[in-house]
Amino acid sequence: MSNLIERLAYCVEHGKINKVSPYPPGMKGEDGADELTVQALQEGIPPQDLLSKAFEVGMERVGKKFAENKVFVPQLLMSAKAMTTAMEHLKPFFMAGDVKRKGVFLVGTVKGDLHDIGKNLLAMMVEGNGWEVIDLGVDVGVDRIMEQLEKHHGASVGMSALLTTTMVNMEGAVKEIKEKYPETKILVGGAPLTIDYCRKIGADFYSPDPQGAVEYLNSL
Ligand code: B1M
Repeated sequence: MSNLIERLAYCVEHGKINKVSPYPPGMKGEDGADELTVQALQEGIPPQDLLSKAFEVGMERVGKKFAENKVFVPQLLMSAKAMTTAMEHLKPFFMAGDVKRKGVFLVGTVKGDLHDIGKNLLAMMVEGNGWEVIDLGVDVGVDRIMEQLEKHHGASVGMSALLTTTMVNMEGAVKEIKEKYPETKILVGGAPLTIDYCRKIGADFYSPDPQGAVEYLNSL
């Protein structure tokens, strides 16, 4: 059983999606995250274990390597694809409440900003670490965040910005969220952001990469 879980973690870490996926070359023709997840469920491995001991572990390993510049965006995307493919098989268990998530994470790119590659990476990493992610997309005004906070009390919020002209929109959003839901943890990130800016606008956490955000969320 543990061998299967470790193989699954390895597939997620290395982006081996399924049997036909050509990457990584050393695993050509071998089962990937897709087939191994089906096999694991057939063998009776609890879905919760697949999430916490295989998918989360695989995503955490690749996330750390990414933060250390040992792998790059394409590898992270392959891992995320392996994880989301495998996660499809767990959906019925999520719906039935058999698998518990760590919490809800609302994420979006700020008002006026259409860059979503970094935000998508963050969303996938957080989801792979056992969180329910509600991706609000791009050009997200504070109203849309407030609507979701209304529905998901206690959710954490992540805001991404890639433009110096749009990152300033975070300040008003943070203020409004904190006024109505002071307990909400707000994370900010994106290329022009800094820890000083995060502090200045009253956000709770800044990370230059998705792994830092994941570690912060997991620490909550
Ligand atoms: Co735009 N663009 N762009 N662009 N674009 C930049 C950002 C720019 C630096 C290019 C340049 O001039 N050298 C520049 C910004 C300058 C500035 O403000 N200082 C710029 C500009 C000016 C513009 C337009 C205004 C251009 C124009 O129309 N005149 C326009 C704006 C449109 C708008 O948003 N309203 C525009 C448009 C576009 C495209 C649509 C063509 C496209 C976006 C496609 C898409 O995202 N779907 C695009 C792209 C691709 C880029 C570059 C080339 C790449 C950005 C990217 O995806 N990087 C970029 C130049 C560059 O970076 N070389 C550029 C990869 C991505 C993985 O990194 O998003 O930083 P990043 O995410 C990282 C971290 O920051 C972190 O995790 C990720 C992985 O480490 N992270 C978080 C991100 N969010 C996080 C949140 C967290 C934690 C971590 O917690 C919440």
